Amino acid sequence: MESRARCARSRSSRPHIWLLVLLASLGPSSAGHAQGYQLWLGYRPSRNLARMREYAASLLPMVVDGQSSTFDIVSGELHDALESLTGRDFVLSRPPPPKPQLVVGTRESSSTIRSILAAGELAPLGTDGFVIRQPLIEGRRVTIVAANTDVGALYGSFALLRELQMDRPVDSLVMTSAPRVKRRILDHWDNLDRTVERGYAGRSLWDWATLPATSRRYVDYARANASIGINGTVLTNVNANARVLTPEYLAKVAALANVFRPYGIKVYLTARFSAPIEIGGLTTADPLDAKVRAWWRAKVDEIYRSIPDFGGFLVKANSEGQPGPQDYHRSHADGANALADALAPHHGVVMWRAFVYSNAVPTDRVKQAYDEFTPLDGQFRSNVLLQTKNGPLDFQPREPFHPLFGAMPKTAQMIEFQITKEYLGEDTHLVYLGSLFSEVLKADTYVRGPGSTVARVIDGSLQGQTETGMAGVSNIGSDSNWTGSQFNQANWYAFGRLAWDHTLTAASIADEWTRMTFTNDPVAVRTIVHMMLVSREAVVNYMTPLGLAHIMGTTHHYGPAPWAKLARADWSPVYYHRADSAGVGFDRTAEGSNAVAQYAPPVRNRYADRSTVPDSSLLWFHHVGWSERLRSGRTLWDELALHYQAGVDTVRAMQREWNSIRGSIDEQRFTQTHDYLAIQEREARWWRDAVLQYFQTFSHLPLPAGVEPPAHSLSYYMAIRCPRDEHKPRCDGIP
Ligand code: GCW
Repeated sequence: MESRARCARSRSSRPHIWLLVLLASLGPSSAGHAQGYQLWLGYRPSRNLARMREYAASLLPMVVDGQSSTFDIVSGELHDALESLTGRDFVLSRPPPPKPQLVVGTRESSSTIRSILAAGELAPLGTDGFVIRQPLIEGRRVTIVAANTDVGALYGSFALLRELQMDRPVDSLVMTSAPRVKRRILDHWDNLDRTVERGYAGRSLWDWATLPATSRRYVDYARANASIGINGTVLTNVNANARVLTPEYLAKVAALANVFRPYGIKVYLTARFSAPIEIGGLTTADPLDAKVRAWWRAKVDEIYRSIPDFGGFLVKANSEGQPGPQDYHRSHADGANALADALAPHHGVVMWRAFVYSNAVPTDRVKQAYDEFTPLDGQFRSNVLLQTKNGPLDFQPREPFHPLFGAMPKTAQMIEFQITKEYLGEDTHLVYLGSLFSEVLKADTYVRGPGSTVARVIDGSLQGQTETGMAGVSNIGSDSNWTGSQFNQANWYAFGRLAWDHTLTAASIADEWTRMTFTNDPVAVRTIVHMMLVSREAVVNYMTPLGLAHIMGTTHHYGPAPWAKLARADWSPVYYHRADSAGVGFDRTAEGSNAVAQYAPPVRNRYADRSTVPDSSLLWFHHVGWSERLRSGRTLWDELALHYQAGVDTVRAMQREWNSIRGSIDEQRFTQTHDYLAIQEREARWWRDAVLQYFQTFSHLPLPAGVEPPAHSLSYYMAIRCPRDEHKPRCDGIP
């Protein structure tokens, strides 16, 4: 990665960049793969020499027909990638090659592109979309990558390179692509002391001590994000520190914004609601107070003076102890609008989180956000986006979709996914989240009849919102592999791809990522993709099958702790599973908390009725007797036990699959994953044994045939402790 970025920078002074093929050689340059630092951008040369020749013949020489720092990046990227993928060395030269095979640019920057594409053909693609075409020019088939903006051309170039990395033929490339949501954002939960809340990949990338001095790592971060279409980054934790809004820190933020800008990435910050008091010297942060409003206006003006394209604020208010408008008896809309009014003249936005918590313990925590926010529909300014977690609880291995989606037609709604696997085995467990993300996006809210998917709420096509966005809580840190494990990279990748186009399937994204990251060997690709696609259901099975939730350790969220009971009831696993001698599960029907009423009628009825609720959400909505028969004909107890066993068995199958591809990829990445799978298998058993033994104290039923007996007593599992907030939480004493 480093060499490429250096290359891009060294060219930045050239007015036009013409790349000419000079000589041929077949030298793979794969240094840096082994650690995983290259992510999916390693540009491994194909093993298929005919394919490499085809790429050289079809795409070289090439021209990046435009001048800007973004076009410099495009040139550097295409140059380095094509050198590796074609096996030909280029040098930069002027004048341009007379007959380029590949032309990249915009209508404005390139006369070739103007001559091929009418303005009307590009206009619908907006600022970020692109087309790839292969018209005949003077009898030659030429590949063009065209967009309305330089950044669109960058996205198009990465799309072309994706095709090549997948070893696909380039003789009939036609692509038209534009993102379905406007803001595709990573939320970093990074603190100013470089710790990362729920981060499992080392320290924060942002080195506040040395900023505004910048480093290569920032460029590489921007490049990776641009390659998957991510166009925004919230640098700081939602549990916010007002200091980031002081002049000293804003200078550091501006330095990052300068690095990210040519990659099309805007910087956003978290705004601590009490900042006017903490750093502004005011005595109140009441959003309707004139001095408070003036303070925010002045602060925002100050930010835009050094960061003219600043994206805006992300705010967590009145949740888990964070300050907010309710401290002043104002509504969330009052709070959001005060900031939105300050940002509006600069075209900035507020992303206001719907993840709220009342101070009093509620009858059902999952109902709070809906109850709090739906009455405010229509009260938010047009530059406010309500940012809602994918499910109503908290990033569990599986939750039903959040009932707020579709329930606020006059409000722009963003979805927040969690890429960092706080509740799904953190860094070590191999869990591909593409499946989770697309399951939620495809879920049908029925708010406007069938086909009212969450994705269509988010992209604005269902209810007509024009501000649209998707956020992912980042899993990125200072580790050499970026994300704590090789396979966690796939979750960053999948988030970006789905934010760009939610109609992509989890399987096709896994296939792309595998080919780009590891290999095009068909057997290895099939094997790895299969492992990825079964991995999400595996973690659901060995952690929280049949709609169970939040039965993990109460602070670290790592291992099982269904027995845990905290002073605060709604942070306690026992609050969520409600196991007793009769059965297990949270009754959210009309007889219980009636959370089910927050969904549109067809969904509500389906979930409320024991005969139609899917098994995967059964215990989320119903308290079910241990010996009651499920659809399978088995009792709940047997079904539960078999799901836990299936989770363990799937991890074992994943281990066998991984072992079968040894030799198809580099040994270093093979070994890390191999070793992590061993941890995952051990911990899947830990989950199965601990949870089943605990529930057995209520059910008093024997384990069904096919379920392995636990290795240790329940008290043994209960004694295991995991340290809180340690970089890599590990729990001693697991068998
Ligand atoms: O799930 C909880 C996490 C907190 C997090 C919070 C939130 C940033 O355990 O660490 O705080 O969600 O999303 O605000």
